[in-house]
This record gives sequence, C-alpha cells and structure tokens, in this order.
Amino acid sequence: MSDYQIKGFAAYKSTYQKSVKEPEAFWDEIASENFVWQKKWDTVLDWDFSKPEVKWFEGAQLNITENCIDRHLETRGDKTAILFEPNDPSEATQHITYNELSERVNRFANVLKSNGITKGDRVCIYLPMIPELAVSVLACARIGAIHSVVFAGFSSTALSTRINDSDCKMVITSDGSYRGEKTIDLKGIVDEALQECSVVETVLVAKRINSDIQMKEGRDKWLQLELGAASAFCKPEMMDAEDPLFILYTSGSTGMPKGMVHTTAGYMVYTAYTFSNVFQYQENDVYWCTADIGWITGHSYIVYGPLANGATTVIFEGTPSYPDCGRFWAIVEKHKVNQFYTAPTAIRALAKESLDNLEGYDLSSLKVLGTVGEPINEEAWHWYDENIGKKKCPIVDTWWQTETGGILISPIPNCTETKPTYATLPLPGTQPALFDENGVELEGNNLEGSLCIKYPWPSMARTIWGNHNRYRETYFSAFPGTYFTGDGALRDGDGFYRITGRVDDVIIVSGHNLGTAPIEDAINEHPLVAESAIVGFPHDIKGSALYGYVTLKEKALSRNPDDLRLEINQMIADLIGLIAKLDKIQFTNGLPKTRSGKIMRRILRKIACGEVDNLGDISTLLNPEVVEDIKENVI
Ligand code: 7RM
Repeated sequence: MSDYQIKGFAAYKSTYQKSVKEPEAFWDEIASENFVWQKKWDTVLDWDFSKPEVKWFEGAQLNITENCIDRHLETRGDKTAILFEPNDPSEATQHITYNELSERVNRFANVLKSNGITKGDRVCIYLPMIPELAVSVLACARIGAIHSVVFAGFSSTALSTRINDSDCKMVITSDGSYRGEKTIDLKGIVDEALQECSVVETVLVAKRINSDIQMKEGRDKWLQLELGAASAFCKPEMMDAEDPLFILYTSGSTGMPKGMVHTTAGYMVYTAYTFSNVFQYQENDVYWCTADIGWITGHSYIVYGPLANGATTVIFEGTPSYPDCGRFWAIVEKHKVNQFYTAPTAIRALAKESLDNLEGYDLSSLKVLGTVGEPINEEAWHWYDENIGKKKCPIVDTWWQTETGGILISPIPNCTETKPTYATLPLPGTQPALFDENGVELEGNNLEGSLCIKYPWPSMARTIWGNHNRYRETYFSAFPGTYFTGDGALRDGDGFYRITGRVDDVIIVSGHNLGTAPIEDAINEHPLVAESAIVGFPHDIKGSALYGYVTLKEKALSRNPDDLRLEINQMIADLIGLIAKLDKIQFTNGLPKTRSGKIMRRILRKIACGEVDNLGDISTLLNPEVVEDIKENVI
C-alpha cells in the first residue's frame, strides 16, 4: 500500500508535471501497480468533450469490492475496516474487521440476488448512518447492481422522485433511525414514497430502532431474516471499466435533481489515489469523515477510497450536538482519530458554542484536518487550526463536487502549503483553468474567473442518468471544450486557487461584480456574528443592491440592532470597500440550509425580492421552519 503516496514538495511537483505531460502513462502506472484487475485495459483514455464522452481503462474488467475487501483479507483480515460509533454514546462501538465485512457484504449480495436483483438493476438505498448502509452499497457493487443512495433526511416526495427517475426495483431501508434525542420513522416515509412508485418490487428493512412498523405482504422483508438464510460467499460479478457503479442525485440551480452516473474503474482508481494522498493515510491510522454516506463525500471518502486503501474508517450515526457539543471531540479521543474531515458549516456551528465543549478532550492523535462542501471563511479556518489542530495539523480545504467524484484541488499535508480560505493547488491529474465572461481563458496569476477543468480525470461523472443532453448543456456548453464547474475561483500570485463561490451567486452592484462569499467573510469577522448570507435585490439606481441575512451569537441579544447594523457595514467597508455595504440587514434565527449544510440562497433571494409566495419546494431543507420566521421579518 501507499506506493502512490506523494512525500514532499519536490515529489508533488514532479508528479504533477508528469500527470499533465503524460496523463495516460501516469494513470496507467497508478492503476497497474495498486489494484487487482481480472483483465487489464486496452486503452487508458478515450475522450471527446464535444460529445461529451469520456472512457477510462476501456477493456479492463474488475470488481471494486475485490479491491476494497477481498485483496486485504490475507494481510488485514483482522484489522478493523469499519468502526461504528452509535448515536447513543452508551451503546457499544462496533469494530467490523475486514473478514467480517467480507462475510456481511457477501451475504447481503446473495440476498440481493435471491430477491431478483441482477447486474445493471438500480437499487435505492435509504438508510441511516449504520453499518448496513456501507454494506448494502458494497453488496450492490459485488453483483453489479447500480446503487442510488438517497440521504435519509430527504422527504418522501424527494425520495419517490429519485426512485422513479432511475426506475429502482428495490429499496433498502430501516425501521427507523436515531438522530440525537429523536427517532425518525424511515419506513413510514418509504411507504408514503412508494405510493408514487410502481417499479419497486421489494423493500428490505433493517432493524435499528425496534419500532412497530407495518410490513407490506409480498413486498417488505426483514433484512436480518434474509441474511440469516443466505450463504456467506458470493462470487464477484466481473464489471467492465465503464459499467455504471452508482447514481447519486445532486440538485441543480433549476429543475429536477440530476442523477450523476459514476462508472467503475476510473472512480475506484481516483478515489483511492486521492484518499491516500490528501489524508496521507498510514497503515494503522484511524480516519473519520463526518459526512453522511448519502452524499458524494461519504461514497468516496467514507466507503470506497478508504476501503480500497485497507484503512479503518469511522461511521458515526449521530450529530455533533448530542448529547452535547463535545461529541466530535469525545469520539476523536475515544478512537484516537488521526484524520478528521468535516464541513465548514459544522465548524462554524461548533465555533459558535463555548470552548468549554473542548475542555478535557485529548485531541493529540490528530494529524490532518479536512474541510469540504463550501468555502471556509477565515475565522472558521483559524478556529479549526487553533482549537482543534492546535496549530500542528495541516488543514486540507478540499474542493470538489458530486460530478467530479473525487477531490480535485487541495493541499497535500506536509507536501504543499496551506493557506486560509484557499483550496490551494490542483492534485495530480487535474488541469484547472479560469475563463472570463467572454469565454477566453485567463493566463497568468492574480486573476479571477469561472473555474473549468481542461482535461478528463478518472472519476468524472460520465452522464446524467437518462439525460445526456442535460449533461452536455450543464457542464460542456458554457466554455466549449472544457468542463465547467459552476464555481468561480481566483488564482493568487503563487498559483493557489481560492474558490469564491458559485458563479451564479455573483451580484452586480452599480456595475461592480461582487461575490457573496467575501462579503459574508467580512461580516463573519464581526465578533457577534455567527453566520450570514448575502443576496441581491433590485435597486433603482444601482441595478442590484445587497440584502444581508445575519444570525447573531447569543451574546448579541443585549445589543441595539441598529448599532449592530452600523458596525457590520463598517466591517464590510473596512475589509472590502463602501461598494459592498449592505442596503438591508435582517437578523435571523438561522439560515435555510440544504441537508448537506449549504445555504439555500435561492430562497433568500426570493424573499429579499418580495417573491415570498413562490419559494418552490422547501421540504427538503434541513430547517424549513426558519423560512417562516424569515418571511415574517423581511425588511
Ligand atoms: C464535495 C461536495 C459541490 C459544490 C462546489 C462548490 C462547493 C465544495 C468546496 C466548495 C469552496 C471547498 N460536493 N464546494 N467544496 N467551495 N471550497 N473546499 O460538496 O456536489 O455537494 O457540492 O460545493 O460550490 O461546486 S457537492
């Protein structure tokens, strides 16, 4: 293992250069030397971004579960593969070894087969963060079924839309889930969703909370009973390199969610390679990513990437605030976590709380800290660096997308430098470029533009399920010949990239382009501000003006709101300039967020523009209740 792990800046430099000059030779070598193949490829890469079509390792045959499980059994059979930490801290941790994982995946694969699932069938997985979630994903991959994991916080409508879009024949769920002090009736949500889904034949139900649920005769089956009756070995299905491995839905700025299709060989090679490098994982390390497996971060960096490297990966069922806001740190201490990977929204939420929550926890096992999902503001970056990493752990600000399958821009610990708010340098194999609004590539440094990727990388999504046209339109039409990410970025004097936010979040005020992220950063520098979001609204003279939604910290309650408004605008004026001052500032109890913690500016924009009756579906939000409050107090 770790043959492909880069050590030191010189190695990064030469590796990167090789990956650009001879990309095919570069990936050929990595794929040959670090994975098991039933049959090697005929061609490393075949691509045409105008179609668009991308094929990696064509002609190869493999099964990803042989790479994530079987090949480790001889040397790591008794090593913990999955460390399961339940919601309730008094419930025992489970250590699932590679041997045990193998048996569970094989049995589960046989259950899928005996229920009529074959290669190419779509299986929807709607489970909480329990071991069965990872096991069911791998069981699908074992037999070549295409998994479509739907985050178990989504509503029944969101679930049925996704089940129908890809015609899933089976749903795997549980009798319920734990979330902090609450339980959630997952099976009830599935039952409701399935009233709208005619293709589903079977529902496998895992027992988790022992609730009294309805089982529909002929359709619903208890997973544990089925597993007991299944044999413990299932021959892995041999997959072509470009056979779909999974579908994962991601919301676009408009319309139906997009079912991004990831294929087998390239996805495996890239997630494994980047996991090893970005986290500098060493053989006996314990790695923890706090994301849900329902998101791409969980697919790539809880399940496939870590397991392909024979790592120990933590699966945490609970929330950062249960039983108190020290839970993350209690788990880090308990399992001596070495790499910790989370989202800026979680960091900001914890930073808002008292430092007493950290008191007494030994965090000295930590070596690398990671962040993903949105730009991390300077204040949160420093809080993470000082209080969690004790200034000794490099922070990897990893930029990537559901569509990219794996991390594309990130520091590499102890190889490349970190810089607050910067994702820094492209990983080997990634060729980023910035384009201006006329579609001209911006050469040189110290510029800002639309972030595109000029050359294929192995884990890029190959299409949108059932809608290749939309794939072309969304990603390959704005800047022909390159993949358009939808993000803006700036490249500093050292060639470091800073993601400035979605390009659609740019607001033009009096002819000046203002990104929302830097203004929010400025506001967040105010010591009494917990979080903020900026949107534009129409203005007679300026074209657009800025509307700020600001959540204050507890301590701000005693302060006069108008004084605070003045101070916030002064902060912006000081840090950015008068042009970026806000016309309106509304104080909020919270900001509407997606389930993965992204602020839903679309909703805030509509409210600021007076379109309160036309907010669209808000049922998939993490916190739909804050929307009412915001509507009522609009300025
Ligand atoms: C992995 C994931 C993708 C979008 C992406 C960006 C934003 C993600 C960062 C980031 C700044 C980062 N997939 N984003 N990581 N922005 N710095 N390190 O989040 O499909 O759910 O979202 O998230 O806008 O385009 S995703």
